Amino acid sequence: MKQLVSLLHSLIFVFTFSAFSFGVLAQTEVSKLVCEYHTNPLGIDVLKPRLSWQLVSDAQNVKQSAYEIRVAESASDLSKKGEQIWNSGKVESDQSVNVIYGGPAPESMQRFYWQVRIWDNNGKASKWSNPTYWEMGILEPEQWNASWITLSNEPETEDSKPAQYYRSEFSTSKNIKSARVYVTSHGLYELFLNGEKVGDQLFTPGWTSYNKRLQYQTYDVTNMLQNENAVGVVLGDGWYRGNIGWVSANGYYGDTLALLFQLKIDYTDGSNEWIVSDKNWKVSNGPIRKSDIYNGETYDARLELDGWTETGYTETGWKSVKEIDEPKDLLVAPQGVPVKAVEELKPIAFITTPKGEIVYDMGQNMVGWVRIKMKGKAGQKVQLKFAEVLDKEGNFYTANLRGAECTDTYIFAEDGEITYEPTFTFHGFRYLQLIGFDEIPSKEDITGVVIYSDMEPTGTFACNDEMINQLQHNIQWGQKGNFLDVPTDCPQRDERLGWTGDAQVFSMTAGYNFDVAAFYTKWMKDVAADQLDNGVVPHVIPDVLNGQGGATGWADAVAIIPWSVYKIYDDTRILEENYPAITKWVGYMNERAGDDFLWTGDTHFGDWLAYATTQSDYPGATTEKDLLATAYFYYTTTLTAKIAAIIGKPQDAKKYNQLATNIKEAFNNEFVTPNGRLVSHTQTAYVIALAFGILPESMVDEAADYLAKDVEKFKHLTTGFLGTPILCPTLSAIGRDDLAFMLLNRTEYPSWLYPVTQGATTIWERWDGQKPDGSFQDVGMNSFNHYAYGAIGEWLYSHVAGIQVDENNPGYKKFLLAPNPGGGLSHVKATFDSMYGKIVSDWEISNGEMNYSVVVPANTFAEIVLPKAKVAEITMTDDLKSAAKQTGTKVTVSVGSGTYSFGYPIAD
Ligand code: RAM
Repeated sequence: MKQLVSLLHSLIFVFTFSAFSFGVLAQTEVSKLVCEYHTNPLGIDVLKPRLSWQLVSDAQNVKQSAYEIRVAESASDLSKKGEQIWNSGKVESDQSVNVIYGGPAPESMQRFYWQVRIWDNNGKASKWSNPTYWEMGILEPEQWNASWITLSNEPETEDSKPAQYYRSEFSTSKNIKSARVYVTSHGLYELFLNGEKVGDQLFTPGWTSYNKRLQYQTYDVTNMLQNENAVGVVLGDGWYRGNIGWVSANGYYGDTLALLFQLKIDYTDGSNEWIVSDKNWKVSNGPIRKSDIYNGETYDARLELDGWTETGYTETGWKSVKEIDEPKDLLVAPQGVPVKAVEELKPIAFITTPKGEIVYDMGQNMVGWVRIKMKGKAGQKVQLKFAEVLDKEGNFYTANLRGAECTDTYIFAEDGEITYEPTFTFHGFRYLQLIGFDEIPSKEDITGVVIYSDMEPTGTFACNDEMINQLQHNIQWGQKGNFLDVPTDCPQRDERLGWTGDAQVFSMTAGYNFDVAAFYTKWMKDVAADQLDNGVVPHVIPDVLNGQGGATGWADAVAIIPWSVYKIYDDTRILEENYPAITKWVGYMNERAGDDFLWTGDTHFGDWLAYATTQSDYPGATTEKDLLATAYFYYTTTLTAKIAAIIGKPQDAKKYNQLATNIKEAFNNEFVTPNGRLVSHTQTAYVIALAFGILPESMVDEAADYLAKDVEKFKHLTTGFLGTPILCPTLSAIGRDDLAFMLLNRTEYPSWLYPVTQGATTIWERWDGQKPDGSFQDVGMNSFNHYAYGAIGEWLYSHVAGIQVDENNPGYKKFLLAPNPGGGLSHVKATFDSMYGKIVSDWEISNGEMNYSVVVPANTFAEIVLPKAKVAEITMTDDLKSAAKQTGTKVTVSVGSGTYSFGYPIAD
């Protein structure tokens, strides 16, 4: 008996011990607190900011059952009940993403510390998280005490004018508690305090629709101040005054650079002081003689202003500034992602071209500039030129840059060695050419500075096929190169504009690769700001083409991008905020379509850059624009109905659903034969009709058949900007993974891998940007860094790897893990850092055995769909097995958070 008792005891011990080690009772931690998608943001103007956090636990099935948020003016006040600004109390809720701050309205410049604790599904409370904060910016235009200042009597006539250097000195006498700079400009600024650059942001104040919204930045300069201080700001042309677009290419927003600067110093004795830009500041020109985004920078070191950002500088030749009356009521705090120098590259080769050009190969088509250590003599002028590709003879090729000079020029002040990098320009390039050098720098002397909006990387996709891995690399580098404060089409030629069509087709892929929530939130504000009164959304945002817009598949970005952000981040606010713009756009389409609900006759880009040939019997895959326009009219209307329902407008939802039904009927009468054939018998027409769900149920099979037959006939894609992103997803959806993988694996033109065979390191604008014989596509439009066709990335993550968002449970609260082996791949691993934490999907097939491992973050659920499986043959825990469902050849298992593995013999 005694023995039995002791056995029981030890069993109980083993049970509790293992329960512990499996984490059932382990404590869940709370981490990764963000406010408005940023960690400790400074200077925001969102009055009801949203707070998100992650639960960290290795245990399975961890959920949040309640949370408590507390907010105070200092970290130490957080735990003092009486000192708290807001305490949510214990809220029974599993929400851990985008919880709205519910405390009193914030004041300008007020700082809020916050922390959170949660209760898990066992009712166990976590510890309080570490405190983090957000700080408000300037909320009222009247709180701009500073004056806009500019160079008086500007004597500038040329296109690219010299940069302007502004300075002022001030002293402080008391102990400083904290100090903040609030600053913006017309043109780009770089700010210095006491000889040091303030912050690490580039291309500030960023690019917005300047005449409607101008961002200012906030910097914490508490530790940069001394008793005697000097502030210096240099202004360059940038998007404001430089060349941009082609309508009025130079000075689209204005021809006068200007600065608005204010510094608030809080002293420990409770007093404060403002240092502001005013008529007492001084201004001069200096070494930057020209700075232009397209054309490059000219730097004359003989004109350097030694020590101009430090105290004690003698302002010889400096002029007084002029105060000007420029608006302050359009100033906004940034919501996006600052541009920074994020990576550095070294050249992989030094080349002397057949023409004798001195060229360096950076090994990667990148965006930014080079920092170069170089030797020269006083007065010597050297030039740096940039190109994406070499021509077929191996010479430096710049014809595809069109009018963009992309040249940095440096003039030496004295004999010797210096290090130079430009300030207010960027180039899209893989090759660097040096001109006018006596002594050739070594590869070591050259560094490629890679700049982009410093988004957090969130996704990885890797497989056993190196060409597909290179494709994934190219997609990610296409994104890095074109996410420079706004999503641009290309980063190199005289364009670099926020083309809406490119942005919308790529938005889901973008959201796998990087955290784009804040980036798109900011850009969508510009979309709404630049929308015309009649609802037309301009082709490019910020609009520098005088309002040209309203093209199908382009303007629809107004609805599609908020919808993507909603799905990825469970962000209903972006839907609410953009709803007026979305409905205005639908209203415009409705008006253009008229009573018959067919949108015909207007000018569109259509399935831009679709497959074209010179064969007399087949000119190419042209999809009728009226068909595309009516289909997009339908699709955006269906999204609008969904959005209306989500944001609590059921009447609107009904109205847009009815409209969608009318368009659907009209579409089918006009563009579809009774046998399911579309009037444009192209891959794009079929994928659009199928993916948008515009065909009646009875015709889906026929249309799917036509699509499959077309792909079988050509054995390649024929799609352009609108069809390509949904081609593989649609083939998969109609059960033709074989064809989707055939297209993916194809290496001849036209295909995703053809550029890879040509050594591409980014996505090309054209399927045949460079032909097998080394010749090029039309110079008028041949970018080698254009992310649009990279939209295949979404299918790689969601279908091949199987990490799939569920629009009914947005933000990956509940998602699918549904891998689809195919195309001869044997191993695929993808990861995605969702708002809840890291998701992993990792499958491998070897010797007919499928092994699948997944990670499901805490506070989420996944439905795992195992392909070509039989419940009985799967190795998994008994409880999962008993709940597993067999549907055809698929087995579905629903799980909560944790790490799981499955193994089974996979049928062929
Ligand atoms: C070109 C670019 C851009 C595209 C427009 C329609 O300027 O290819 O990507 O969106 O045309």
